[in-house]
Parts: sequence; structure tokens; C-alpha cells
Amino acid sequence: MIVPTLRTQVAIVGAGPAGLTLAYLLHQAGIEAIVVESRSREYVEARVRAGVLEHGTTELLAAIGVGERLRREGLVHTGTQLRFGARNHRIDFQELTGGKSVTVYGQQEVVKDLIAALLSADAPIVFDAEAVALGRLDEDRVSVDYRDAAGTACRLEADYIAGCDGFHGISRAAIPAQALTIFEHVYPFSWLGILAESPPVSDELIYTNHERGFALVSMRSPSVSRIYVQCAGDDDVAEWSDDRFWGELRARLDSDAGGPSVIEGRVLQKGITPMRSFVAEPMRYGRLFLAGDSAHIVPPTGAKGMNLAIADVRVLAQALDLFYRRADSAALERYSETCLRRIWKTQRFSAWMTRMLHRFDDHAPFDRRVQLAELDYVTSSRVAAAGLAENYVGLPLA
Ligand code: FAS
Ligand code: PHB
Repeated sequence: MIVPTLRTQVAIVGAGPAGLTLAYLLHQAGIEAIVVESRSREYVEARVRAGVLEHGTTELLAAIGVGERLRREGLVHTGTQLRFGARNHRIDFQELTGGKSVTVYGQQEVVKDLIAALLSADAPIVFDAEAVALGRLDEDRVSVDYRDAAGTACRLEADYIAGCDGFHGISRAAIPAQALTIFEHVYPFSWLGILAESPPVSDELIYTNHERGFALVSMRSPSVSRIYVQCAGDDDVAEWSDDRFWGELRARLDSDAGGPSVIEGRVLQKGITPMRSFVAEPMRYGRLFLAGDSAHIVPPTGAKGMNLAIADVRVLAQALDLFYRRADSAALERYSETCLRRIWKTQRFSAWMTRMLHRFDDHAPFDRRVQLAELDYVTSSRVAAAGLAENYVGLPLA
């Protein structure tokens, strides 16, 4: 049977932040790439996930010409609040990092901007195309077999494959198990997140460590809040009515005892995100490169998932540019090692923030006191606060 076959230099599986940023970086470098994405454009542009862009991520998107709406609509945050003992404590990013900040701008907005930029440049993205197999990974021409919107079996042939298909994609699974080392830590709780038409509780994010559990109040605009509360690891979103959610948030913010007040609003989206740390090493097998969530997951406490995905593909795009422009594959050979240095430092920071801010049922009274002392130290020592700020705004890019 003749299988319709497309040919390119780099096949990109997945149109999330990793795949789309890579596609645009390669386009700008004059390297041919085709993205295959299992979902529709509407679906990926509506998927509500991360919300905080590191300083370097914002700068990168601006530098490649995809930052105009981000500059107009993004909310620049020069600090954040840690709340414990019924008090807010501010971490001043700008003062502690020599002027750096973060920008609150929904992941789905980044995705929309990248898709618009790619399509206006006639860069090919095949939506509703689920990759079902990766082949010939150790030969000179690799292949991605996918089913198109009509269910027709198709093939994409390329020099390289970028597996940007997330934690549940097929790319990591295409690597023989014996070729990978997996590092994983699953936390005994999850986050229940909502998107609501309600004015943000505060003009800065508030991370709360409360006896009843963690809560995080974030936002997407002056009229839309993004809020998370710690819930049981096996919790069911059906168990969380809007009333229960708002009541729990008030309790964790001590709203009825002088804490930040909460204005309820229509809940637009509600979902539970499991909390895990995960790394697959190495991030390369033959001519397949893993990037983003296909290779690693961090608990969202440090607001790192999307930023780490974009940092990976920045390294990969530079390495591919060196290869195609100068036939120099040294950076490609170092890809996994280069990315993993940042990934493990980000895992450390995300695990530290998660341990410091959440309630652990197995915490003895001693552990609880140490946790509160950690918060007290971070908010009373300039050196400790600078460590948090430096990681939160984003470590220097490689
Ligand atoms: P993505 O998962 O974003 O994208 C992978 C893409 O590949 C998807 O579009 C998928 O449809 C596609 N795909 C999968 N299999 C395919 C196949 N076989 N063929 C073709 N395409 C395929 N991070 C934060 O920093 N803060 C947060 O609050 C936060 N909340 C999150 C909530 C949820 C529910 C989830 C799942 C993640 C959250 N994250 C958060 C992390 C998230 O932002 C990721 O780090 C980010 O999406 C990673 O981007 P990608 O690596 O591009 O993967
Ligand atoms: C968000 O706004 O979605 C957000 C902010 C900070 C985090 C996680 C998520 O740590």
C-alpha cells in the first residue's frame, strides 16, 4: 500500500510550548520542520495550564518576534507573597535579582501566539494527526507514522525527530526501556485548580502554607483568577463543588480573620493535576531528541514546567542550527547533558518549594516546626530570599 509521505529535515511530534517554540526557532534558522499534533488547533489553544513566564522565556519570545501581545497583555510581577502564620511576606524579585521579574501570561496564550506566527510564515503544522509510531531511529532517515484527520495512514520522513509530545506521548515510549534511566518521585497530594471570572485576590501571587493545606492564588487578567488548593492524591474533582472550593480557599487565606478577601465568580474550568517529579535520562536516542514534558515533569509549585520545556528546545534549536550550518554535531552530542544540568537544578527548586509549602500527613510535629522555620528563614534572610528569587525568575540560560 502506498503511504502518503512528507519529507523534511526535523519532524516535531506535539504542538505544545516545546514543539511550537522549536518549530519557530528552526523556521527562523532556515531549517525545514513539520509539526504533527494529535489534537485540533482549537483544543490546544484552549488547554488551560501554566501561567508564569520566567524572565528568560519572555526575553526569548520577544527576541524571536512572538512577544508583542505578551508585552501588551502580560502582567509583569516584580515579586511574590509567601503566606504563613496568618501573615504575607513579600519576596522582592527585582531588588534581589538585579532587576529581573516574571510575567503572568497563560500558556494557552503563548500557544496561540506561536501557532499564529508559524501559520503566517507558512510553516507546516498538521493538526488532528496522531503519531502512532517512530521508526528507524538509528538510521540516516527516521520516520514518524501518523493518522491524519481522515484516519489515513501517513508517514513523515526526516533527518531528526523532536519528541515534544508530553508526558503521555509516544516518543519516550519509542526508546527501548534498557536505554533509559527513570527518576521519579510521586507526592502524596494533588492540586485542584480553577479558572474563575473573579478579580484576583491580590495583585501578586500568594503561596500559602496553612494548617488545612496549601493554596495558591494566581491570575490571568484583572478579572480572571487562576487558583489552586492542595487536595488528596486520589481526590476526585466531582467531590469539589464550587461552594466547597471557595469555602476552603477562604479558610486557607484566613479571609474571615483579617486575611485576604475572596470575591467568588463563575468557575470556567476545574481540574486536578497530580504532583510528581520525573526525569528520563538521556534525552536522546539515535536521531530522536526528547524535549519538555516527554522527558521531565516538575511539580508546578515553582512555576517551571513550561519554562523548562522552552529552555530545552532553545538548546536543541541552537544545536541543530550548528549542525545544518557548519556540519558541526558537537552541540547535538551534548544536548542531553546540557539540558539535564538545568533540569536537575529546576527539579531541586521545585521539590524544595513543594516541601516547604504543602501539608504532609506523615509530618511529625518536629517536621512541621522545621518547615515553618524554613519559611521564617527564607522571608527574614536576604541571602535565603535571593536564592528563591534567583530560581523563580529563572536561572541563566545555557
Ligand atoms: P505538552 O504536554 O504541553 O504538549 C504536548 C503536545 O503533544 C500536546 O499538544 C499533545 O496533544 C501532543 N501529543 C501527545 N501525544 C501525541 C501524539 N501521539 N501525536 C501527536 N501529538 C501528540 N506548568 C506550570 O509551570 N504551571 C502550572 O500551573 C501547570 N499546570 C499544569 C496542569 C496540567 C493539567 C498539566 C498536564 C501540566 C501543567 N503544567 C504546569 C506543566 C505544563 O505547563 C507543561 O510543563 C507544558 O505543557 C510542557 O510543554 P510540552 O513539553 O510542550 O508538552
Ligand atoms: C499559574 O498561574 O497557573 C501558576 C502560577 C504559579 C505556579 C503554578 C501555576 O507556581
